[in-house]
Amino acid sequence: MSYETLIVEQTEGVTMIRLNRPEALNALNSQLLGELCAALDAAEADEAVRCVVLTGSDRAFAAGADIKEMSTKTYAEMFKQDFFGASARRIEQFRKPIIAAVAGYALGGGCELAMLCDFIIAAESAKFGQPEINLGVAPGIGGTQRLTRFVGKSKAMEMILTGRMMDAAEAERSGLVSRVVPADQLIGEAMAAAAKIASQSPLAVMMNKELVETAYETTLSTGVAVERRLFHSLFAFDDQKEGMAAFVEKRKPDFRGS
Ligand code: CO8
Repeated sequence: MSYETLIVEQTEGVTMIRLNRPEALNALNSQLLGELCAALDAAEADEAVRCVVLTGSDRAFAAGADIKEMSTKTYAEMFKQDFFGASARRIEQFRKPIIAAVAGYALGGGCELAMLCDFIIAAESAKFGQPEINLGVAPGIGGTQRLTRFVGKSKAMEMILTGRMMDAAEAERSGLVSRVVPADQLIGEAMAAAAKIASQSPLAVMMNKELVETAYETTLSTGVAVERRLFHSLFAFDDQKEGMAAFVEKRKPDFRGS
């Protein structure tokens, strides 16, 4: 499949999706989000794909929703089109791991898109922000909710009300990103993490992803109970037998996803 606003590369077990609207700092318009959903559908359907890396350019992961596309829309249009709601839900419901590899600006919808991924690896050049307040609006695909969960009320409130950007070091200190790497190592580090995930049991990976997500949706006691059930259920798969046998036999496991 060919895309106009994405570059999609396939390596063993990993799909790398690069947002590619350099003329607009990868601003998220309907075409780009439609293509991103199609690329995720393809990655979801392909059993050989075990992990996705989502990235942008050195200058911008994405500088937000496309302001030029949005600027003249009416409330009725936004509501009828469920503006970017379906795309956000598609990314939320993607069952395989997605790593955001962020260099440069991740602003507005760009910051929200990174937060929709399972974790964020940032280049030293990364800048995160929710500057929608400067445009007289608010974040629209989860920014007020997810940023607050990541960095706490005080910092989220300050960033969202003032539009201040956070650099990579502050993002790491605040728990927004898993780690910061030199810009020239960003893709290598993200692909290495993706390759490591791709070498695990895909069934265990999907269940572990669901379990961490459950921590955001439920109480501690319910989350722990769900975890115990899924932990027990993993013993139904050949991959559990293979993983534990390989440990005992001091060899590398060969996970088949069965
Ligand atoms: N939308 C459309 N075009 C953009 C955007 C954008 N968000 N950001 C940058 N561009 C364009 C510029 O218009 C410019 O194009 P042109 O050369 O044709 O004028 C080009 O990209 C380069 O940008 P700049 O010249 O401005 O580059 P600078 O290095 O001077 O500045 C900044 C970089 C600071 C990133 C600046 O471009 C900026 O402030 N951009 C807007 C950031 C912003 O406000 N983002 C929030 C948008 S609102 C939003 O995301 C709401 C989300 C709700 C739902 C989301 C669903 C996905």
